[in-house]
Amino acid sequence: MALTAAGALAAGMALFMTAPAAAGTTLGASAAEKGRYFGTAVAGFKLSDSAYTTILNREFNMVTAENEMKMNATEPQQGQFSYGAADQIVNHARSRGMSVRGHTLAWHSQQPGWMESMSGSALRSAMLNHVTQVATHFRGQVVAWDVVNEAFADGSSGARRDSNLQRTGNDWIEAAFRAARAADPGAKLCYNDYNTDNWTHAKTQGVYNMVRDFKQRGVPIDCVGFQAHFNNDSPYVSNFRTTLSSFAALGVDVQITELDIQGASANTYRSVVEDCLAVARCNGITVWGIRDSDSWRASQTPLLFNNNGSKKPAYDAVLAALNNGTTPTDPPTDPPTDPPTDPPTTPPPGPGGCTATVSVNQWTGGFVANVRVTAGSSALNGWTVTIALPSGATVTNAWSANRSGNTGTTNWTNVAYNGQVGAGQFTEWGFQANGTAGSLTPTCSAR
Ligand code: 9MR
Repeated sequence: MALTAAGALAAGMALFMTAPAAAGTTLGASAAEKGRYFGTAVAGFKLSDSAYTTILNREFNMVTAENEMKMNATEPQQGQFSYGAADQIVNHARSRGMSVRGHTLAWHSQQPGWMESMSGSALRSAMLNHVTQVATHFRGQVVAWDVVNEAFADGSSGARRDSNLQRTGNDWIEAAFRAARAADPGAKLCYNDYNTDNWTHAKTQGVYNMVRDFKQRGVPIDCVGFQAHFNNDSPYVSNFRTTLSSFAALGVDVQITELDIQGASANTYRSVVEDCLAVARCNGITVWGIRDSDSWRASQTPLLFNNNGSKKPAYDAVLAALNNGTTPTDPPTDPPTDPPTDPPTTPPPGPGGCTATVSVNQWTGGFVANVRVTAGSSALNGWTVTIALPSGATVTNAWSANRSGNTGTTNWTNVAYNGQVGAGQFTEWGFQANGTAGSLTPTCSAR
């Protein structure tokens, strides 16, 4: 009885107490309060620099080895593995309660010399052996792996990048993911790339289509890393949030993996953090170095700490954004059924209308339709697409749209996270059906 009464009293007091929630005072603690991590790239040779480790140990709860887990570092001679430098970083991190992202198992760059000169099935075997050996060595010690890094081309093609690995066959990426899963079933397996932040860019769409295909075919992919190296040639764009939420809607976690921003604008850093907090499956942010002098682009002063280790305005902006951020309401289910939170403001519908186009992948007895909704001259704040299905066609499954009707005239509306489409921009959704598609002619109207 006494215990019950005390409990009731405590509960009652909690109702009336107005003490603010404790705001975190470090990046890692504040991110953790939002169910996220905040990480940094670490260069192993700097672990003897106490100014460096003081900040590292105080601020961060996730670590990525900047170079020490790459192929040239871990397998300098074929079949001879070298883990000393990587183990040092892993041990430093894990002994202090930090987690580790593995970077990276397969990449066209920073290959050891012996691998650079290989091709064909010998290279494919060597790559898969590397993935297996390295993922096995670190099994249980890394929470996520960048299994494949930077496999898509820049520019307007949206295609794979040419490389010796790509020339072993287009399935090299899924083969790497399968080998990684077999070697370390507990690690989240990520695809990681740069210049994939802008939702309208062909490269972003190319990666998106690959991830969607992997999810549909059961290739073991759990997450997508967005490097987010922002600079004057490749600036931050506000549709980054759309990119994150669109990938998340495929049923993968998304992570910001190598963040740096030329000039370290506090506003831009704040926006990136807010974008991640707005997407339930964005579960962490990693900056690519601690002090500006640690950056691979030191002259751009892109990081959160000055060369002398003092906090920059961007640091304060990030910390404040982490502390003020709201916890998203959509549950991180797989695949997600609820959308990420709406942006805070809701613009009125514009007069520009929309268009819808469809591409169909038909096989005997069924098809997948991918539908693209493109906003006209003004932004959309909701859309409806109508598609008349031929007789015998029945919808069995759909993604990123709500539907009414499975046969005949079907109506499709946006879900919460893809109703807002910027002028001239597009969003994509789709469905699977039995039967024959014939020529589908979708119509689109703005709401
Ligand atoms: O920061 C890394 C730098 O020290 C290396 O010299 C460089 C070699 O390619 O790689 C840098 O890290 C890259 C990361 O592994 C992948 N995304 C781009 C990063 C910056 O180049």
